Amino acid sequence: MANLIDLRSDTVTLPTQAMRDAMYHAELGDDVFGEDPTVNRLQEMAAERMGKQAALFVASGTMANLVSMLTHCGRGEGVIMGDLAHTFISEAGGSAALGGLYIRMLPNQPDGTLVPAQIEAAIPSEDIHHPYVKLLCLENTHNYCGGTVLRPEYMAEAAAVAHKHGLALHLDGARIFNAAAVLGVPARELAAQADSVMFCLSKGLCAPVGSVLCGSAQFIAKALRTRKIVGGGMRQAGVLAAAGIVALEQMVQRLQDDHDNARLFAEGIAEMPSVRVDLARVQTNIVWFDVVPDRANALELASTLRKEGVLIMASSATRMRAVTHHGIERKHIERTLQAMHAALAQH
Ligand code: TLP
Repeated sequence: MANLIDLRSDTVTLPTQAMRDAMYHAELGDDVFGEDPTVNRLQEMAAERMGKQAALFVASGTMANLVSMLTHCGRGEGVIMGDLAHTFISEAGGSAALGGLYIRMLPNQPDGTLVPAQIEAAIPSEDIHHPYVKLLCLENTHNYCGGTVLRPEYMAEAAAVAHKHGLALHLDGARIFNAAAVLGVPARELAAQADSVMFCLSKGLCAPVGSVLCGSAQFIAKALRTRKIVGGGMRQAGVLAAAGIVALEQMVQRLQDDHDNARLFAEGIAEMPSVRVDLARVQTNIVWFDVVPDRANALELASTLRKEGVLIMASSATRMRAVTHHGIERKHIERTLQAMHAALAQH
């Protein structure tokens, strides 16, 4: 449908014309031999943006997190993460299936953080009964907590606890550039304390495929082998990396527009009696909200809206998510709000 307003995710963004042109003209080689100049260039750019020594281009955000965990930890070793972490909930249990990793889950706070004292208490003492725990994972922005932003001071505090006990810190920075835009700091400041950080090119940055894992030269050399194990060694991957380069060069600076549109949407739905939304948690391009059960049903609302050409995700009978991105403008938000008003009036 040509006039579709698709707010299900920022993953639905399509490559821009500049990306398509760059992909067409990309200089290529065999990346498993380390000989694709376009992949190499993207990796250098990514490492520089994250303030790390090296970087590795991978197929997806899920692969970036998996390769990182499998590189930091051996079988039976442990990872501390939040109960609402994307890695915990939505990455098909890969850390257990492929790595035999033990997950020590802690409650995510509404702002996406883990309480430092709880992190410390979850790190086992040296005892024959206890698993070895090697890694702490954080997520910025935090998807299931509402696209919330972790601040550099929090990152430093959490990293200090991890490092004090010999754990590494991995950051799922799928949307780290959104966090950086809100805080007005370079992304590398948010990644400074992390031993590894990944970010996605294929969400708000509009590239068709790919994520990048960054860390020390030693870590990335090891991760290269892990990527091969999970079947992620790609050949002329420069056709994809070319779009990633354009994403970093051209798409980062426009993310605040998505945040403004998300805020406009959230403020609009906050006025609707059938909807509950926590405006304090609408900080970036993600708006999670609830419909009041005796007034409306989220699944029915999603299907009514679909008939009007508006796609919003319903994750249960009460919970919904709308995500703004390139191609969604103020006028689309206004049309979405009108469609929601009309749909809720019918219920
Ligand atoms: N998130 C997707 C879906 O999987 C839910 C979305 O629409 O938000 N980390 C974070 C924080 C993510 O939000 C996602 C994807 C990933 C990792 C995984 O990235 P991909 O989809 O590239 O494997």
